[in-house]
Amino acid sequence: MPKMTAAEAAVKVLESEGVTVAFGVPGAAILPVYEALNRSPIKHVLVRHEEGGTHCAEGYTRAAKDRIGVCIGTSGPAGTNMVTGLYSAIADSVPILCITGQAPRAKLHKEDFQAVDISAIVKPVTKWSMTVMEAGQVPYAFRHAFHVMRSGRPGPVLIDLPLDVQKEMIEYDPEADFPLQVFKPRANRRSIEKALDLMAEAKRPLIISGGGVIISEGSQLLTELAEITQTPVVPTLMGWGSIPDDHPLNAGMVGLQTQHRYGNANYLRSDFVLGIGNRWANRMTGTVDVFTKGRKFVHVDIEATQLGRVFCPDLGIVSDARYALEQFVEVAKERKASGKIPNRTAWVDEVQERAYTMHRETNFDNIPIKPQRVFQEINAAFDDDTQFITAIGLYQIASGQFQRINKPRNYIVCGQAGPLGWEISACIGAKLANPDKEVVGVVGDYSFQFLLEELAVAAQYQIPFVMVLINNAYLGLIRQAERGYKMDYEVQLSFHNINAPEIGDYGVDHVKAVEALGGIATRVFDPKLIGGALQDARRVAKERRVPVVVEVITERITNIAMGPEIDQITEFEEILDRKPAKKTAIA
Ligand SMILES: Cc1ncc(C[n+]2csc(CCOP(=O)(O)OP(=O)(O)O)c2C)c(N)n1
Repeated sequence: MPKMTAAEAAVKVLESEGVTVAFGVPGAAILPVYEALNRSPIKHVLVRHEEGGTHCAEGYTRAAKDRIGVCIGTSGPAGTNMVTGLYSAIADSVPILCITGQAPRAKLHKEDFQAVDISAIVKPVTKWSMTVMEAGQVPYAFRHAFHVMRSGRPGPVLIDLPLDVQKEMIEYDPEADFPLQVFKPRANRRSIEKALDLMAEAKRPLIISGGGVIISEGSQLLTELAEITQTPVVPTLMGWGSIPDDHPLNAGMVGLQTQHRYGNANYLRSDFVLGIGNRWANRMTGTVDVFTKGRKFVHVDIEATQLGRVFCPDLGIVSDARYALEQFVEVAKERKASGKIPNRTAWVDEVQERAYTMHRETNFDNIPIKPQRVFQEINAAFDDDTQFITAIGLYQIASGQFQRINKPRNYIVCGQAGPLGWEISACIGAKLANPDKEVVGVVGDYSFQFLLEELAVAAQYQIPFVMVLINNAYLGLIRQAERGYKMDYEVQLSFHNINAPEIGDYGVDHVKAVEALGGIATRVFDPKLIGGALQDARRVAKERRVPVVVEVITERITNIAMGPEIDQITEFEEILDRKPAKKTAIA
């Protein structure tokens, strides 16, 4: 049998599992893994902060479909810096593999330098974590890691390798070791038939399509099911793109924050909901009673313990979303052939009319710029194949209300954890996963400042993307009027440094900061110039292969529509009520 170090065996497993890139920061306790990587085709990207490395890995996995992002760090603070990324990954069902070095086994209990029990620390934010104490276990622990990450509800794993374990010679034959079988449950046909029976009994049914539909590559089948049964679809924030926004059966997004006026209005009229691969996020449901009253629910989820977690559905089905959709489509086709699909014309017309008429104004000419206008310009500047990245803040909520997304995986949003600073790294990961795709980040000024140093990574490795930086110097989400707090006590970002003539002090000079890190940036004050600046940015990013930032100076205070319940959304800003079109069509 071939002999190699445990670190080399680990890298061989990474290769055979399809890993092409690892994001990392070296340190003394992980150097044997780095030495092994040196002899591997796996590319290493030296990030500037391990949290950035984890978000790169998230962006990579989410854009890549079946390849998994990897983040490497040394012992001690490297692992603790990864905790936020692991939390974000588990919350959004994203498999990433974190590998940490560790003090030698014999020193673990002696308060050794940078020795911390990282596999215990990350237990609540990983599907599985292990400090591998026997060198011979290392390749098999890595195999298990990929099996765990890919099976059931996907999620992250951490493997911690003591320094002496990494260096030990072991017997391992990479030619005779293969990826383990992945387990994904498949629904029973009888449950699918019952679900369709319930749908047929309803008068105004909806499908809610969650992130699981995108993860499982079920989007096309979802659209097919909607078309066969003539059932309108509400995508969740994580499921956005699973049915095109332009599709006539897209009923709009529902929720307290990232929602459409027509989405909530359509939902409130429904009497039946088939949720697939979604988790009833509280930013969607608000109070469960309000959300559930007067309607029946079927919930399909890959993870059995998700059923009944938020509320008890009338029917629960444990299944991978795509497997379930395959069966839904099969049974629905049979029923259609025998004339058993109810006529839904009146309901679909009603949904479409709302989708055409109930909007919010975006076409503002104000200076300082209103953020709604920025999204109107983003929609005009980029096509359906663009992959958008965004995280948290008022800009995420505005993005959810005003952007148009027409393809799965083209809206990569940090849905549950929402750590500020996510975007630059997620852009890097997504671009490396799909170098031919155009990647565009949408970010607020505070989030941009959180992990700003990661821009140097994109500059160094020539990873081009465009970043739209919406600068209100205000912590918009925190100070949103709806919250009802007075937040002027030491909670603001502006100081005398750069001065925008119409607005006054803005504080950080993002243009200089971006240039210092090797990117290119421009600043826009006038809404008429946003479109041109975005086109220039696209061209420059492509030609120069660097990150290009378009900083848009917006008004400080914008109150984006939101509310405590889906039937109590406050429209702080101007709404747009269109006259019904003769023949209804989706805008
Ligand atoms: C790591 C982390 N700390 C704190 C928060 C809480 N938080 C959410 S949004 C926000 C303000 C964001 O400001 P900015 O990025 O400028 O976007 P805006 O809300 O103004 O659009 C804060 C502090 C968070 N989400 N993540």
